Amino acid sequence: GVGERRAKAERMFTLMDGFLKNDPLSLQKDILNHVEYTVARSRFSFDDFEAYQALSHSVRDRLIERWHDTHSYFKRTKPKRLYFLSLEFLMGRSLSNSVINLGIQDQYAEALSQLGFEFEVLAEQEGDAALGNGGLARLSACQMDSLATLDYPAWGYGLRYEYGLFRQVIVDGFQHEQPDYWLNFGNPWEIERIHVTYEVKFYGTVEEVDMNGEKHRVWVPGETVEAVAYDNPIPGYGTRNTLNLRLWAAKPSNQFDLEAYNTGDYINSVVNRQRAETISNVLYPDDRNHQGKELRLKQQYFFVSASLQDIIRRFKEAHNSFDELPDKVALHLNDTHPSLSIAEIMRILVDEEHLHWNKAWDIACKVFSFTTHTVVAEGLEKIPVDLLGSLLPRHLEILYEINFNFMEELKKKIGLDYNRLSRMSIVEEGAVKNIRMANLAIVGSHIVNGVSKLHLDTLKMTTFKDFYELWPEKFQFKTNGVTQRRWIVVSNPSLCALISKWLGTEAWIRNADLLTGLRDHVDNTNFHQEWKMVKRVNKMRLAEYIEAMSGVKVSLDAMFDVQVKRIHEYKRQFLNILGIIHRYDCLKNMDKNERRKVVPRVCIIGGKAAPGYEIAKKIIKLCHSVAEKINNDADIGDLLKLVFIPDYNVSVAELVIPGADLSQHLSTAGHEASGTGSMKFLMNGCLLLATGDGSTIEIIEEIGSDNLFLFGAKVQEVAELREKGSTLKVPLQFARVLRMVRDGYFGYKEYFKSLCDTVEIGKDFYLLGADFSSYLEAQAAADKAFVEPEKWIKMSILSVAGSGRFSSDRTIQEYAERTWKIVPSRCPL
Ligand code: GL4
Repeated sequence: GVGERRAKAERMFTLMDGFLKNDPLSLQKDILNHVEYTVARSRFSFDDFEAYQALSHSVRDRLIERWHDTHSYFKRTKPKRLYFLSLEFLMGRSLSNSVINLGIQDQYAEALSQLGFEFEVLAEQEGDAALGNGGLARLSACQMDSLATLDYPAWGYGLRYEYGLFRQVIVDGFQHEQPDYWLNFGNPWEIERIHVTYEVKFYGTVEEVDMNGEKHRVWVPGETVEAVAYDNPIPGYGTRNTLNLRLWAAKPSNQFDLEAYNTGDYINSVVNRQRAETISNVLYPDDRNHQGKELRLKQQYFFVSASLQDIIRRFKEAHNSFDELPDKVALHLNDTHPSLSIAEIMRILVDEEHLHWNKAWDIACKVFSFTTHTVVAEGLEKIPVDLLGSLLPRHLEILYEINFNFMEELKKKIGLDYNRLSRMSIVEEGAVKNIRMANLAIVGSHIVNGVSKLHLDTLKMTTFKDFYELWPEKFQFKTNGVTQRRWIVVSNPSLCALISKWLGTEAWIRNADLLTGLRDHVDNTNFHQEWKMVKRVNKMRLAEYIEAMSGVKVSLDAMFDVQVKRIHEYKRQFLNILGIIHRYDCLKNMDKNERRKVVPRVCIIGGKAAPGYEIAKKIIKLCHSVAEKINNDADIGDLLKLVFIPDYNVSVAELVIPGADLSQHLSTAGHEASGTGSMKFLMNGCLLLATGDGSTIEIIEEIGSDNLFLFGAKVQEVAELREKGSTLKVPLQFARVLRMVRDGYFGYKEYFKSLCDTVEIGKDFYLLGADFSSYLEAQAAADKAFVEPEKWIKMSILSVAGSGRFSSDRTIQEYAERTWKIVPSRCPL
């Protein structure tokens, strides 16, 4: 039988000592084997890309080994598990990260060099996995790394989009979007599970049936598609634990339309089958508006249904009663995108498992937790009731019932305050009836999280005020973090080595709090010297990249000043550009003597605009037009350069961030829920020029306000400034630079008009004019600090020393202890 076979296999495996070996010779043998048998090239003749493929497969083998051990261990010990549900994961590249987390980087480097290859060169062959938009999606990736490293028993669930975030191509200064068919060259990091499939149903009707004298509502669906699992191993650092990120792809179901096959319309039914695959085809390229599109709703439900079937199946294999569910399973909703899970679990428990409604609801509320990544109410997802009712008729009934019960409970507590009742209702009444996904997520979760202290404070006072007053104990914040494995160890190996040398340990890679130890050396001139060299090397790498991308030669002595993130009005890239125009204008009016005192700058801007976001696209064009003027002005030379880095993504970030001296985080206070880019710059010893927004408030608590350049209106002042409207005072310099753009100084006069209109007095919602003077002062302070290298280096060291709190390890530990109630479960070696 099966048991006997298993025992035999175990005996043989032990006899053979079947584990993979990690000495350079064994690694070489494995790589050559993969060249020959996986890539099917001759082992004596293969190029860099083929070498990358073979190398990746040999790494993957090692990941799979650990993956198996981890999951058998979890299965055996049955800890409470966390399921992290997210429609976006920005993983970027996997090779270097995996090899470093496996702890066999040096062995691989040696193995490859003996074969005549260089690890770094092969690593460059890998494309990015860009299954997400921006901060929210990269945060999910960082958190998976921390979950694995801290040995938490967790799974990630997501969608395997065939087209990731579009590629940004710049033609004549304008953004064009190209599809990112990232699977074209194969993906060695995933394991296709052809046997792990579930049917996902859509449309149809609801019928009432009699079962043993009880009436039950039963969904009779109209369309079925199949979800196929693709597993992506996530190795922890310094542990054998390797987690799974399971991504679902849509495939036509075998039951798709047997009918059609029998009617003789063979060709059309085959063509129709293909429609199923479109569900998981493409990522929506907008990071804060997912408003009422049928395909988007289909994606969400497809994701929710497949994931919950998988989770419930695993639960039932190990446990007998759903009473145990809250003790064994935590389901985390990463933003509102997977909130349909709440209705789906009710449908499973009530319709399929025949639990009593109240009992099912009690279980659901204990199992779910929710994190919101948004600030403003307008950013919250809504789904038209008509759309939902036609796609998921039974779920709509369930949502109405959840809402009815909630409203009844609420009336008991607050009385007949109809305004408040209608604000809190899950169903929004109006010309178009909507389901408010955030209200659903709050009602159905036992904990609601913000992503920084300021973010939660803002939510309490504005967007979620009513809910906060009702359930103050539900609301928590977990300040975001990023993983130092990716953002120092992988992306900045020289800084990594320097930190380990001066701390005398590598332990900070698992415990970022130890970075504070760098403070002990902040006055050491030898340390300063080495610190400076590391930055110089990274600037050189970046300068080469800039020249290759844009043809612009930049001086390494200049201050590298970077703003990279999604292009958005609230992030105020326009403010940055207007500041650059001001700098240019000042330079033009200076004499030789004055110019000698100027700190040379290389201004670097990068980021994608959502394809339908016209103003954001104009900002990109303006950046190019201004760059063209400045970079070709012989009179200016190295004193000022402006470059736009196209197609900003995770791997470009890994190159840009370590090479930055100064980075800009300019969101109008109160608009950036957290911000995570700033944390990556901080870890890389880049100084911040920032508003008091999101997590910056907490960064100041760690490094002190003397070690960054703070500017702009404070959160408490923003509303008042807006109220001033057209009576608001705006500095002359602002009017002047804006006029230069308006008058066509940089060309495209007509095209830039609507962009200029957005910041005209009285219409300047994001307060560029109001913050301009303060912005210029902060820039001047940065210039002043830069010409005192001692001072600058100290600030830089203290930035890294204070960055430990912004490790996603800290965030995840807080979630584990305060929200998910899970404990580490370490697979033995
Ligand atoms: C975001 C926030 O805008 C950003 O401030 C935050 O750091 C990030 C992760 O919590 O989530 N929300 C959306 S939507 N996109 C983001 O990047």
